[in-house]
Amino acid sequence: RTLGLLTTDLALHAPSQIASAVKSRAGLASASVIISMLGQHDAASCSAALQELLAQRVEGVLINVPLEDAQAEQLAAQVQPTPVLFLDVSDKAAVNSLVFDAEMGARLGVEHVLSQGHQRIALLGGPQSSVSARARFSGWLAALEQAKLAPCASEHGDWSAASGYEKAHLLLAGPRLPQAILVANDQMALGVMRACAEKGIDVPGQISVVGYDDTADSAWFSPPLTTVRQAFKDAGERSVDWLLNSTDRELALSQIRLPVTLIERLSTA
Ligand code: IPT
Repeated sequence: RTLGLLTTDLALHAPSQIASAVKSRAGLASASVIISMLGQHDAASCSAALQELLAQRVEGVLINVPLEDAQAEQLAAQVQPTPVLFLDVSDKAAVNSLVFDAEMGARLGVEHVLSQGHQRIALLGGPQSSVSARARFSGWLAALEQAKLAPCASEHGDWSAASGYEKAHLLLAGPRLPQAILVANDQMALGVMRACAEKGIDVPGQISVVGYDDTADSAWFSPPLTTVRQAFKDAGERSVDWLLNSTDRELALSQIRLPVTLIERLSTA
């Protein structure tokens, strides 16, 4: 049996951990996985990559590429009748999906820093082209608004540690330092902590930093990162099970929303 995985850049930690989980789980079921990695996320590139996967007669496809609703719906139509599951879409898209609850993750981060008494909170979002990055950012704003707060500053990076470093310098340039920075992923949080270290700003003494993902390395940052955990291994395993197990798929539309958890380490106080 053969499955296809269409994925965004595997140099990023989250998609590579999902791919790894998919591969292992499929292996246990004696299924192989053909991985196709996209450099660009435009409709034409996605559609062409998908066509190539289908030509290799995969019996199911996972798509871990950030997609707008209409784009996802179009691709789903293209793959029919092969089963397909999307991992990075909004729950408004009328496609089968398995996604982490971004609103919950954003709220957990905000509540955590508020509970530590912080009020001057800066936001470092992911790229605006990513539906999940937008959901995390709007979740932060909504949770802050509930506490009658607005961010003291905000920036958007591209998920990389380098962009986290660069944008942190902007967030730290004002006359008053933020008391906490919420970051949309752990790789950017790594860059933020590096920028703080260079400026002699103590984490968490002067600024608390919260990441998002809990990739395998995040417990080894210095200080170990407080972050919102997305259980990538579970997600990868459940996706493969969904594709391989036909009875799971008898429902017309399957939208699975996975909860996330806050992992409290030493980058917040
Ligand atoms: C999302 C990660 O949180 C982020 O760090 C980045 O790697 C991004 O993927 C790449 O697209 S997780 C995704 C399943 C929403």
